[in-house]
Amino acid sequence: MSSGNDRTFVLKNCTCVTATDTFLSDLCIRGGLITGIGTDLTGDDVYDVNYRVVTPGGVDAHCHIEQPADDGGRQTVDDFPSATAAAAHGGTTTIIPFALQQRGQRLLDAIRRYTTQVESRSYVDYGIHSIITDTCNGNTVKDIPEAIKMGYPSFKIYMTYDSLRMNDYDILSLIEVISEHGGLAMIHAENADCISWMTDRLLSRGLKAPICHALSRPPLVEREAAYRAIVLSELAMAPILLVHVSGGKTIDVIRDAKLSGKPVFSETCPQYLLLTSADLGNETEHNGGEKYVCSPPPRDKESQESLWNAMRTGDINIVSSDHVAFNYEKGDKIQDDFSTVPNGVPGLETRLPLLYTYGVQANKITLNKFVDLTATTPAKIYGLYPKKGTIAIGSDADLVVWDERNSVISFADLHQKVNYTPYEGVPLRVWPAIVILRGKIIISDRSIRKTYGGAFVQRKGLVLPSY
Ligand code: DUC
Ligand code: ZN
Ligand code: ZN
Repeated sequence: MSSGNDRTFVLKNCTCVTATDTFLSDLCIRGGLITGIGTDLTGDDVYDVNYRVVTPGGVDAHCHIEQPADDGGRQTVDDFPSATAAAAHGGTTTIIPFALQQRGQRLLDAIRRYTTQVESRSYVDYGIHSIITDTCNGNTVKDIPEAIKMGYPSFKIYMTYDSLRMNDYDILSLIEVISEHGGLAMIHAENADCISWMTDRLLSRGLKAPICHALSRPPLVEREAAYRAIVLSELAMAPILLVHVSGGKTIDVIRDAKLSGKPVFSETCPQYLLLTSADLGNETEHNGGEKYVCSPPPRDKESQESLWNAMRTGDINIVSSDHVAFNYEKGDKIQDDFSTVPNGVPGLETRLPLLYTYGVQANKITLNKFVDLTATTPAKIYGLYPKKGTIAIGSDADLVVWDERNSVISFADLHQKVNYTPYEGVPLRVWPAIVILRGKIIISDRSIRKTYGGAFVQRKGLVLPSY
């Protein structure tokens, strides 16, 4: 069932959950928008969800799709069709992947090329961030205002990886221009030289196992870079968002910045809430530890708890997947030594069910907070709100109807192209039963409507949270 443009579609008896409210209601949808919220609504097509929980469609603001990744120059294996099918099945109706600027390439060329590459190949709506890797002799700061005007207002900057990193001088110049034109810089904060030094030490002792990836990037490597990024943000008077914060004392640094009124925002991901460095194995064994190699690496139980707490207090603002798909096979994830394992884990499809099960149902966060972290605040921060990220009259009818039922995550049931999940065998207690994109049911009974109905969303009007 779906709402054609002129037909009204009523979703009856919903337990609607937004970032701030929970209420019983019917939802009327017309022309892809929510046009009515109330009781006893009628329409051309009616679907009774029997008081199940209905949330706004998820907004995953950090995923890498069809992207050459890390220093190895490998390409991620999920393409737009597979990654967006996975997103849809997991309840995410809007994603924001990255257009990577290759060194020597004009930023606007990278953005235009990626936009063309992904067009008409998406099951869900999408915006596009870019990754800045080159100042291009002053051309990048000229391209940034134009990119923002074109609806691409967010830019990731790396402090690590030789092929991606920018130095502090360049970061200052970039974030100043981004801020002046109303955009937002996303910072990957890890100290590159510390990582190289630690990596060389480990390798010189013959230590090669996947756990050494975590040993080469201890928490202080993230903490130092996060603190430095905050200093750069203060100096340039520019807001920043620290991506994929892994926990520990980095959160203290973020909290201090927020308490002193600095425009510093932050993101974490399910891998930092649910995995630990123990998943990477020990110093002498591989044992599949490569499956969990991401940067920063998963930490320990204490870090997990401090992240859950930071989500409750607002020190962590959003939860994204940081989906990166490399196959678990020789030459891809499986390498002779940890330093050449491509970084990143897949997670587009499992982000929301995991956070719902291990956050909401484990009483670590409320259902409203879940919506806030996974849909509303990402939509606000990245210029999609109120079109996306909420249940309100005039908003896109992007909705998820949730089923409470027990299942176990298995790679075989997922829709991504990559050949493993780091959450194999993990129990879940919820799964999206129905997913609606702009009024059309795109997922029901675990099957997808086979049309690339996703559209590019030009973003503007970033709403940064109070800090
Ligand atoms: N940074 C990311 O954002 N994703 C995967 C790997 C990395 O280092
Ligand atoms: Zn990163
Ligand atoms: Zn990433």
